[in-house]
Amino acid sequence: MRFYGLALLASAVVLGACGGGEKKPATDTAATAAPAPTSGAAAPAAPGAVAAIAATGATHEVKMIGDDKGYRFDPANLTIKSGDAVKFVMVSGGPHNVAFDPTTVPADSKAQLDANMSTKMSELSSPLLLNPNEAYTISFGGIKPGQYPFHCTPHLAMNMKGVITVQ
Ligand SMILES: [Cu+2]
Repeated sequence: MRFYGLALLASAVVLGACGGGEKKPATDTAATAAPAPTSGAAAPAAPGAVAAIAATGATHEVKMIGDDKGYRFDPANLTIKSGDAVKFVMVSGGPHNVAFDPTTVPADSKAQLDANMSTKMSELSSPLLLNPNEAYTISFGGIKPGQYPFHCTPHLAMNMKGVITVQ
C-alpha cells in the first residue's frame, strides 16, 4: 500500500514537472508486456500463476530458538484464521528458516501458500534467517482451513518443527 502511494506521488511529481512522464511504473510495463487477454475484464495472470494475497487479520509471532534446551519453534503449534499472518522471528541458534513440505501441505492451498511466501530458497521454503530479530512473515490470505506442518531445514534432524492449523 505504501509503495503504491509513493509511486503515485512520484508519478504526479514527474508529470507535474515535465508535463509528460517518461518513466512508467514497473507494473505498467509488466501489464503491457503480458499477452493480451480475450475478455478484457480483469487483469490477466500468466497461465497457472497465483498472485499473493495479503493478510487482513492478526499477525501471530513464532520465535525460532536454538539454545542448550535444543532447537525449536515457540510456539510450535498454533491455530490461526485464514487471512491471518505468521511472523517468524530469529531469536538464537540460527540459521533457521521455515519450510513447508510440498507433500504434506493441503493440495488445494499449496500454490497459494507458495505465492504468499515472498522470497524463497525453493518451493515453500523461506530463506535462512541468520541474525537475531530477523523476521519472515507469511500471509495466510486465501489459505484454506487445514493443517500446515512446517520445519526448519537446517534443524529438521533436531526435530525443529511445528504445525499451523488454519481454521
Ligand atoms: Cu533451525
